[in-house]
Amino acid sequence: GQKPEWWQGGVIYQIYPRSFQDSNGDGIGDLRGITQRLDYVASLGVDAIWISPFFKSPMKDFGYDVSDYRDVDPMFGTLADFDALLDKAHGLGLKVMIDLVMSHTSDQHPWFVESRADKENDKSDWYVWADPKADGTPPNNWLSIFGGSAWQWDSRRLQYYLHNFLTSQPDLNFHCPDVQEALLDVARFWLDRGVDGFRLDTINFYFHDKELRDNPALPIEERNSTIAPMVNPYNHQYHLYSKSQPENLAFLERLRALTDEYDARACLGEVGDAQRGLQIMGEYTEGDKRMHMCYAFEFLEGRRATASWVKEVFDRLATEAPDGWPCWAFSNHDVVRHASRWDLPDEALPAYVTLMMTMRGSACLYQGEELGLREADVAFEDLQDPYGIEFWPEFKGRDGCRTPMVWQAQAESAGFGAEKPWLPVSPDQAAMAVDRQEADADAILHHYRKVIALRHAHLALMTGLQNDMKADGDLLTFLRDDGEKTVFCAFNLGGAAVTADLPAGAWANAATSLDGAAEPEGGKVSLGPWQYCIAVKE
Ligand code: TEU
Ligand code: CA
Repeated sequence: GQKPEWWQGGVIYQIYPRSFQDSNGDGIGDLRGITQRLDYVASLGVDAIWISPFFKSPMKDFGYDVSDYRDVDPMFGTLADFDALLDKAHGLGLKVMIDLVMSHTSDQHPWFVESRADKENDKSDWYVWADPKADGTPPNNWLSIFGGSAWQWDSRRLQYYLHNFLTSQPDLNFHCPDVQEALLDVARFWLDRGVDGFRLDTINFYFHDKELRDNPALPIEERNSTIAPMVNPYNHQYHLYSKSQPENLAFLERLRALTDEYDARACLGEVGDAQRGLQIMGEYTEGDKRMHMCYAFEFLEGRRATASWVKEVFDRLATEAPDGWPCWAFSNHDVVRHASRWDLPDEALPAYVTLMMTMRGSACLYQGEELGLREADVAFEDLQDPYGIEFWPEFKGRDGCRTPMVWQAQAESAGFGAEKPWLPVSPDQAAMAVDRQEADADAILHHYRKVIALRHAHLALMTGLQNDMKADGDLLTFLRDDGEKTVFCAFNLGGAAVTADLPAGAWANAATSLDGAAEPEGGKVSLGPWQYCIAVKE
């Protein structure tokens, strides 16, 4: 087989910079801290890191509200610190992806400060401004994900501006050509600096319907989003006009063309659309002219990745986006850690990362999942996330997956580096710190290393086709095939023993390095609770 590009089937380790490693004791993780820990990240065997935003920001949404795209927030360090991080990462063979938040800026960004000043300035249409209805109410019924109307009244311009997220995150107007140019320049700035790619925040929110038509209500039977809480009115609306607009395709093509001027770079677009997600992933990744990959939400939901759900997702992918390139994740900085979200017993965690490492697509791992971390309990008094504060207690927000990374079980703040971190270190997590697991051959950390290595050892697992997926109760089986080698994968995603039949032929256990991998025997393999079998055809 042909050697794939680094991102094809690549494993990307997501770092949330506020919570990874604090190098100067101010309670907030920073770029120097990340650099100090890159040896550890490289030791996992991943291909790349994705660092959540570290740009200048008032931190209303912890960096997803950018006030200067071309500088590092002093809290996180300097551009020189970033260059040092990049050098060190490259020296270790790690690609570096940065998180560009182009759909909106902070309300403190000079572009917005200028835009809101009056209706005549050069940047007056850089954001989405609209007059009120005759009765003074907002221009339409669009809602903000973080609560309330998506429109905020501005008493200077006597107009409303659009914000899909916080009121302090005004939406840029992509219908304005200058906005597109300015954002492409931002991408160029970082490509020139040497980054290997972008995780692009909320790419399907770039454009809105110019006519500002009302969104329809979501039919009752489709109100089943388990990603975001149903206490949030946003999840009762079908966002037909406020996102995923057709004009987006042309802009993604411009972004891709720019990226293609550089060698071996990749774009990972985040598509948040509960109704049309997979189909949009297809449109955005097929034909190699828009995104390289799209970040998929199917396994970030409250619904567990059961055998039948995994099969349904891949079946839908086969019809809705046959040539699409998904990038899967079970956990990230926005959702409850999967061990807790799916209420998994510890014994289930190895099976899940093994599944992730054998499914077709690329994969993102979220810092701390390699330790088997569960969601931390964060008391209301300690909450930082505005989304959690808005919808407490029905929805507790995103702080429980953002508590500091645990490095040393016995050290102050578990080795994170400050007496008082911005979110409290979870004592349960401290007991599972990296140093403890390094010293314990049975710890899940070692399983992560071994299974990441297993994926890289078989091209079929990196980029091969995925065939014959079957779900039968808790048993999930499929084949990966690169034309030269066939790999059989079977998972027992439940607590009772099952038996799987292997396809005809002679099969050998390919996962001998993984503790607990089942051995095929006589055309069958018996799988205990949460056991799996990875076998190659001889
Ligand atoms: O998230 C986009 C998104 O759709 C999320 O808001 C998601 O629905 C929610 O967080 C689920 O709990 C991205 C970033 O990942 C997120 O951290 C930012 O807050 C958001 O964009 C705005 O930039
Ligand atoms: Ca710091």
